[in-house]
Amino acid sequence: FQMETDLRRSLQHQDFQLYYQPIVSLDTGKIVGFEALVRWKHPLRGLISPVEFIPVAEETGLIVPLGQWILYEACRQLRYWQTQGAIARDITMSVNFSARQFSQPDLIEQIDRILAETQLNPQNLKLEITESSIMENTEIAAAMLHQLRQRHIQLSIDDFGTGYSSLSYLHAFPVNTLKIDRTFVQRLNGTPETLGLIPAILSIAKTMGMSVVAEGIETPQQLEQLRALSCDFSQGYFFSHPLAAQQIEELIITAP
Ligand code: G
Ligand code: G
Ligand code: MN
Ligand code: NA
Repeated sequence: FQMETDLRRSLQHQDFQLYYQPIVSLDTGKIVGFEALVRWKHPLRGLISPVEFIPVAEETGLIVPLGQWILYEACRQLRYWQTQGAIARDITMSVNFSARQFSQPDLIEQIDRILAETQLNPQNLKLEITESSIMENTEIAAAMLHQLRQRHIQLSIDDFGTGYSSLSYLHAFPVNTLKIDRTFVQRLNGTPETLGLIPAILSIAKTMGMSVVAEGIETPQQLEQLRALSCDFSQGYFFSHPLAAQQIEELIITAP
């Protein structure tokens, strides 16, 4: 199984599919956004998880064309739901970005083109970047993030708390949202001892005017503990697994 060869072929045939996981307000229980998560529809092997092929796509540079397809498809889908009147106008689409994508010199032009083609308002697009990809080159990252913010594209730091300390740099990055990594949330069992770094992360975010998404919420206890700390948003199997677009449409219709 030649993953690189198969990936190239699948890119030509667009053998990929986006799943969408709702992000929910802890305050109102309403959906505030979706995170797009790519799957590979391998012609022989069925659905392959991004954990398996994103690293290969990054090493081979295939993440650049794949990332463009993902961004286009995520923007197109959100815009489609908007034009169908299926979702509120302020609902966002979050798209994961690899470090490798940030080193493309024409990244901004590509994003502008995709927004123009899909007619999505930049405010509805949210890019997720990891701490480590920002820390690879802090100056280039800061400049890039500022250009994206000038366009009113929103920015999240993904897996926050797992990278090496970027606290001293955080002020240099114009980020809207911190996403607490699910390893922190999964330790929560209802007792204060299990909170760990979560209150500190919430307090950093508040000081810096950022909102917080808690990832990987699976139980009502975890939900309650985070709500008690005034965490803004939640994402996890407790509310919904990542779903295909059609299943999202059913979810929106049955639970408006
Ligand atoms: O659904 P889950 O198995 O969906 O995703 C596993 C990992 O793959 C996560 O770390 C996620 O950030 C990453 N991932 C999922 N979709 C994308 C994508 O579109 N682009 C990039 N760069 N990473 C993704
Ligand atoms: O790294 P990133 O945060 O982009 O990855 C999101 C990953 O987390 C995806 O693989 C997604 O399927 C997974 N995920 C989402 N919600 C939950 C959850 O409640 N529990 C677990 N274990 N994984 C989750
Ligand atoms: Mn993510
Ligand atoms: Na994450």
